[in-house]
Amino acid sequence: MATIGLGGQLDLLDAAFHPRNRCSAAAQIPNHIAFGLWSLLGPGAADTEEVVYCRIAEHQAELHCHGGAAAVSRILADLTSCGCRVVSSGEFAALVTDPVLADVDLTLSQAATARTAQLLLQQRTLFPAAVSDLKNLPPDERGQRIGEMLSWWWFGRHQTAPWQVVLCGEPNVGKSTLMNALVGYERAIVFDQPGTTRDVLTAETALAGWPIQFLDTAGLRETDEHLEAEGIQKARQRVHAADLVIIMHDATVPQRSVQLAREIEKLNTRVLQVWNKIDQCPEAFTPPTGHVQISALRNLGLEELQRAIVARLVPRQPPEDLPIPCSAWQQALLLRLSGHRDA
Ligand SMILES: Nc1nc2c(ncn2[C@@H]2O[C@H](COP(=O)(O)OP(=O)(O)OP(=O)(O)O)[C@@H](O)[C@H]2O)c(=O)[nH]1
Ligand SMILES: [Mg+2]
Repeated sequence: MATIGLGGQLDLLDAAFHPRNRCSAAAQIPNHIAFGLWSLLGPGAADTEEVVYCRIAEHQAELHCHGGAAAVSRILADLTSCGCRVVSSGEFAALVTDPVLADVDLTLSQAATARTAQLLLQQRTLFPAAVSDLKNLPPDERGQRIGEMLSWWWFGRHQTAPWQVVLCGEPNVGKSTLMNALVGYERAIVFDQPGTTRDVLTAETALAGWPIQFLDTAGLRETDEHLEAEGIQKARQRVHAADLVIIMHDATVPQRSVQLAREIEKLNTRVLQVWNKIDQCPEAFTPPTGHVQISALRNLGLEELQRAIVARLVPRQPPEDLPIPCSAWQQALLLRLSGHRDA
């Protein structure tokens, strides 16, 4: 099924919509379903499409038709020739509702997972009400309240855009094997020679219901002073911008990669250090405190690693009744309301 929102002069539809009750589209009883046929050539034409129409407000209605791309584009083309203007769902919402609700709805439609959809649904009630309340608060109190809401922006933006977790480390430590294990399919090529991954590969999944994008990078070699490797520039940029960097080490050669970890931490301090290939260690391997040990190949320690990733990315959640910004537009609105110069 596809739903086409309609706003404005609804009787324009009479040229193509032929309801069984023979009533004009503009005069249909609100919130009653009207079944009918769709064709610019009349109800007896060979090209009719079955549609369901529902008027939901004085000048607003919904048209439900078959969800295939061909049916939708045909109806949109017919609407255009009836004199309607086709707009994006975001623009439509802004035209028929208030802009705050429109943006909250648009954000909800972009929810990345069921868990984030639930949170965005709660925000659909909380955020617009908070914005109207803010306008009536004295400046000090308003500033404080906005500050609290904005402090959740990093969390809020990830309700639609996944958290980015970069996998990096020396060549051949098992980064691609780990990415494949975490996303559950063979996204990256694994090979027993160093230098297999040349570019940045991405794959998306959800951990504990949160959307996460993993980025597998080319192996970085350590030198005395600087990181130096093929694809280094790209890897560096991704490390810098990441929400979390997983620095992978090979537990069978633990003396290596310490300097590399230090270099990476200079680019981004949000790191989690992981020791791979523990299945190959002849004796029990003890990683430094706070580090995680795994075998990506044998599926050992991966649940603990997933828990550690989630704990780093989402250490806290906002109180259930707190309105928070979940889109760049909402963030900018709050900055504007607080009198911030850049907004
Ligand atoms: N024994 C063992 N081997 C592993 C483990 N994880 C990966 N390997 C092997 O290590 C080799 C390199 O794995 P990759 O995943 O390609 O390593 P990489 O870090 O992506 O390598 P580059 O892309 O070259 O930087 C492959 O032969 C893997 O099968 C593990 O947990 N245990
Ligand atoms: Mg690789």
